[in-house]
Amino acid sequence: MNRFQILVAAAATLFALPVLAESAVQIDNPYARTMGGIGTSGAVFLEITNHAEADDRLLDAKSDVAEKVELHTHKDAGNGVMQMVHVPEGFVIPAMGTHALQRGGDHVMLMGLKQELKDGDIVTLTLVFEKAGEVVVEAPVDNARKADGMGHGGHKMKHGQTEQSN
Ligand SMILES: [Cu+2]
Repeated sequence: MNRFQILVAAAATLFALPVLAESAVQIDNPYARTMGGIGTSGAVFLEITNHAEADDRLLDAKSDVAEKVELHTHKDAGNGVMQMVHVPEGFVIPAMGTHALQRGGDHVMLMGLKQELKDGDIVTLTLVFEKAGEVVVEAPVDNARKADGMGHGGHKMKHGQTEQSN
């Protein structure tokens, strides 16, 4: 092969690479639940796996079930009191990694619910990623579900810090 033929062969190889078919982002174990006692807000939890070799970012979420949908996290406001805060910059989904939206942590907040979230209902949610684009998720409502891996007393109380022998 002369140099030109090598270049053509190299170019052909490049173009023969398979086009990335589906979204590089995979959603697992989605579920939604009512938050608080009065039933005007709710949250969606799920696991996001990024199969791409570059970080992605969850930028936004949309749903028709609520007036307003925001990405939230929990922050310790001091004294162990957990407060929810809006995270406008979203959540980084590491390359070839998983980021879980879970109870007591990052979540999709549904504010101003237009309908009651009853067990078995499906909440349709559109997640907006920086690179993967929009991904539609169907999250079943599961109000009875316990917090994953936290069980009771997920917020550990700080006993025993002032232990003294007497
Ligand atoms: Cu929230």
